[in-house]
Amino acid sequence: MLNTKMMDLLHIKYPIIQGGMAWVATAELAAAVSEGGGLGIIGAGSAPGEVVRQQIRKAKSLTDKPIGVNAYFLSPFVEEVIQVIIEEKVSVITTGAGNPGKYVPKLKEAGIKIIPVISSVALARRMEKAGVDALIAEGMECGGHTGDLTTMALLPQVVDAVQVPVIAAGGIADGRQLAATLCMGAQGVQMGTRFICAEECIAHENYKNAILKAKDRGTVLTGHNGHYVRVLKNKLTQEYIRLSKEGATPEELEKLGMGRLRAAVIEGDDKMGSLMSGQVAAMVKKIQPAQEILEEVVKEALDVLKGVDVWARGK
Ligand code: TUI
Repeated sequence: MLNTKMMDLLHIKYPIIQGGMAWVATAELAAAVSEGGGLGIIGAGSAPGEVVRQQIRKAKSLTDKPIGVNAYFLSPFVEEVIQVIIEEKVSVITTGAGNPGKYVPKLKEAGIKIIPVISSVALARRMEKAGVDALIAEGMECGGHTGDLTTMALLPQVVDAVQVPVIAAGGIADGRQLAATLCMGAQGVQMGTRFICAEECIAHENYKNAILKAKDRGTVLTGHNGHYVRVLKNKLTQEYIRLSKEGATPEELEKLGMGRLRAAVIEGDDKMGSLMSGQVAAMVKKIQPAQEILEEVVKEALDVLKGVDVWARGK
């Protein structure tokens, strides 16, 4: 049996939460992950509050288990999304790309657990001071917006710096990786890329197939000025790199990226769409139900942890 404080905090059976991926993490995926024993998360992305409200209601119609919502702090609708999260009495909020500090009292009063994603020790300390319940330490192996430290380097430093439970993210797709993060002091993991290939995930089959076909070096970081985004290599990234080399301005590059995530996830544009994915894409071998993913990862972690001395000596 795996048992961690974070599982008690979130009332979940397995120490696995699902990444709050914009467009990808809809009510269907979130409900399937929660129903399967993890914590499913609806990714609000840049959607207006009312769209998020409908998603929350839909998820609740599909499961009685706790669900979460990820609020993306660069969204123009973040304020109303947080209001909706409070009104709809969601169990957990995870946050990305910003500091939820000023909303902590309101969220706490509503009984909502607050778990920000962070990518440095300084951010971890700042969020802990603001009174959050746990932290997600996200290494640069992750898909989408990334920091610059790897999970292997970041996670133990965050664990040492704070008292609240730490959840590992970035570079996790199987039980060996879950076990490794537990060994480094994590209370559980967040997985994104592997859940894109869940049966219940609404992402277009071209997106899922691009992940299934990916090789170890299949992703690339695009971006500038320390703002990086990890995506699968395709025609869009070739174009992006070509324009960067030719000295395109940040505005020109930003324009190239507009609407590309939606094009990839909803329309299945695998050439000019933004196929956000972590470095573990090549480890995702098949489309399977979310519950099966959760059970497989946990069983594998338990097997590895039982035989950890054998593994350490090299079989
Ligand atoms: O949020 C992410 N990754 C994401 S969000 C996203 S959505 C999107 N992207 C492009 C186009 C359309 C939609 C894709 N990937 N990761 C969580 C994360 N947050 N990692 C690091 C941070 C972070 C950064 C700065 C957290 C806090 C922070 O604080 C700065 C401050 O205000 O103090």
